Amino acid sequence: EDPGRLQAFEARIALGEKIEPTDWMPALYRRQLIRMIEQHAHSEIIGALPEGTWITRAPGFKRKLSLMAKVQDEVGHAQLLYSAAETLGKTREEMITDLISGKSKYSNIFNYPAYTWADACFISWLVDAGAIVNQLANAKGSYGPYCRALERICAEESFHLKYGHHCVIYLAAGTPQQRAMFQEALNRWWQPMMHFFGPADKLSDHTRILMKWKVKMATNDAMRNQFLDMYVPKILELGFTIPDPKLAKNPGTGVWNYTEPDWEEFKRVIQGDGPCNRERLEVRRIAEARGRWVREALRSPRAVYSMPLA
Ligand code: FAQ
Repeated sequence: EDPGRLQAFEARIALGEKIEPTDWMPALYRRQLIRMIEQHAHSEIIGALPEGTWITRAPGFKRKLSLMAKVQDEVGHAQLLYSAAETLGKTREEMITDLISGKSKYSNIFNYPAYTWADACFISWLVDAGAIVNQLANAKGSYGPYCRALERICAEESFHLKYGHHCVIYLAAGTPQQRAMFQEALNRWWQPMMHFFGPADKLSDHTRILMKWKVKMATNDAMRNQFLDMYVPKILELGFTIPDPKLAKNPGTGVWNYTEPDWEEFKRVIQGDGPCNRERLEVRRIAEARGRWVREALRSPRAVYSMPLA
């Protein structure tokens, strides 16, 4: 790559300028952004599934309405992110093909089952909280289309967060059975939540280059720490316990100590062998197959006219 162009590109990034789709960029910057934005888009679309199954069972009309709006937002976020990734040259069809063939990754956390209503509440509150920590930081990054998508996403996620918090407060103030239900969900989701921010910095493959080019604005450990800082007090305030006896903040450094989550489990889950990976991808495959005629009809309007009326 031309060293002069690379230098000019890095100088723009250092000045805080946004890189736009038609600007020159190193091939690695393009590849890294496609990888990250595509995985993010897939996470939104797959993330709609565990909560989506709770729409019909959400307790009461208002909860159903709010959850339906939230799930719809998540799918909309995927659309925004696929569009941002497309500006870098990979088509939406290629991305969907890579998702359903198992080639592309998506967030570990959506490969766990949402057995109870409290699981759906955990996702709406704490998974969204984790997503916001990450997205607020990266919205200040260097690639224009991704940052603009993230800004819009964060605005919508802040509604999800309030909705999720409200759901959990309601359970916390409820019967012993309701409290136990959330505690049990928290116990099961805590480790996947710790995994959510990615491997420990010393094991992270991409952080160094992504931070250099301001795609990632904080390391995985820094994001995990910020999440713990903001949400551990809120969880404890509601009278729940966190299933990690080592969890404590070092008041001197502001750094949280915790039991290292099982990184072997993390690897298994992101490589396709988690409790729900097969089910999640199968749902997407079915949706892809069912919608194929619509996409074909859109591409070829004449095909619609020649279709026999049902
Ligand atoms: N899950 O070198 P690093 C949401 C992979 S949106 C799966 O540290 P990087 C909204 C990583 O891809 C949630 N895989 O990677 C919602 C790489 O594999 P590769 C998604 C993971 O990119 C809420 C390898 O491990 N958010 O929740 C994970 O520097 C509620 C090495 O890792 C985003 O995608 C993981 N957790 O940092 C929806 C935000 N972590 O590609 C519905 C954008 C790592 O070499 C309901 N992404 N890996 O094969 C990012 O900020 C970054 O990509 C990280 C990972 C921080 C996720």
